[in-house]
Amino acid sequence: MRAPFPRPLLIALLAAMATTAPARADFASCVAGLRAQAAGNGISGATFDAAMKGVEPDLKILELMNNQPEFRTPVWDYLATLVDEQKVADGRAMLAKHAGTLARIEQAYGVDRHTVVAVWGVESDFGQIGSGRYLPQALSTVACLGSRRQDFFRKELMATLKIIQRGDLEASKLRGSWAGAFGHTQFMPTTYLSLAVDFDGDGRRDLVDSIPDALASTANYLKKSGWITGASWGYEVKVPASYSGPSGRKAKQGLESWSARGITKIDGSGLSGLTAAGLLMPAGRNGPAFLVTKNFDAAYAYNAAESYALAISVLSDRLRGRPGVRGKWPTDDRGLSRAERKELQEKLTRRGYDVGKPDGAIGPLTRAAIKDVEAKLGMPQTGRPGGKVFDALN
Ligand SMILES: [Ca+2]
Repeated sequence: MRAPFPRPLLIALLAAMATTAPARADFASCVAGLRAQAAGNGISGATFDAAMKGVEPDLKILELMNNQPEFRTPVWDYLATLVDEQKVADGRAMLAKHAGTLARIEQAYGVDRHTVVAVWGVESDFGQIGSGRYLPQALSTVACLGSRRQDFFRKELMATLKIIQRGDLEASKLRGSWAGAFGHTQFMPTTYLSLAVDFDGDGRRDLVDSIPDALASTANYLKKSGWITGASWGYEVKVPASYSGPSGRKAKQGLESWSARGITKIDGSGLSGLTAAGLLMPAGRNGPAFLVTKNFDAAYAYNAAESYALAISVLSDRLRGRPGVRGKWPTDDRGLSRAERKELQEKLTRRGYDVGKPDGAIGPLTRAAIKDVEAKLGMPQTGRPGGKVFDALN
């Protein structure tokens, strides 16, 4: 669960700030204001001072906020990376390793293990959360010096301090994204306060070091988002070429209505097994289509993006041993798995480009190298890591 990225952002502010004295003075006075706000929220001065001790604004974060990629990642790239063979294999290993915990979670929350593990895999690659940023520093930086959504980040900072004060987690454990998401399932601090649960019974809600707490909290989140126990998220369907009826996740109808419009399961058989469902066509009329239920909406609630909910849904199916997406995406330039992205970086390195350490994460250096290669190959310069560039290099 990531905070919706605050963008456009900051350009004027960054230029004006140039990091130095005025910014620091503004930050110090803002922190004093935060301390007063914290006191009003029942957070003791001692808790505040300990958490904020030595905290300076992290100007790198403002840069990151400012450099959100402008292009939208195509849904096929998103799925190729998030639901690759490695993720499926790792997810199956986690299902086996944590079978007992997952069975108890199914009992307690009515959310199936495949969906819970899929969220875990997509959110943090099963706990590969790394060190991350110290949340009080990250959140005070954006709450004080960000140009938008300061109130949003102030609330997240207050929630972070409450978590510390309650003793659920030590301050030093609270590390995550610059926007505040942390732990195995990337909860925001406010979400943590309202929805995290202690499932291993040690009296603390620990989404950083307790896998039972983290996975049960995810199940609780999905349950609170309207999850229907035993129901499917939906499935892929075939839509007639002439179709011109309603579409969209929210426009739910009974299956007889979709059947009457000529829609079938992807294998051509009749629709069955779902109650109300919406017709989702994430890449338009010429791409794969899906009938999606309220359980798809519950996954959507986790991160407010259809491509995200589809990644969770398709990964959960793969973990059940079902096929992934069978329809063709409307592109001749396929998305790459993480292993292929890493291999692409190795190919670029061999050609003399500096893309940093090949790790499969596509940053500005890799994008710049891809653009350069595309120019040399006479292709449009997109900077996108796709199959065409991959295949063109050796
Ligand atoms: Ca616990």
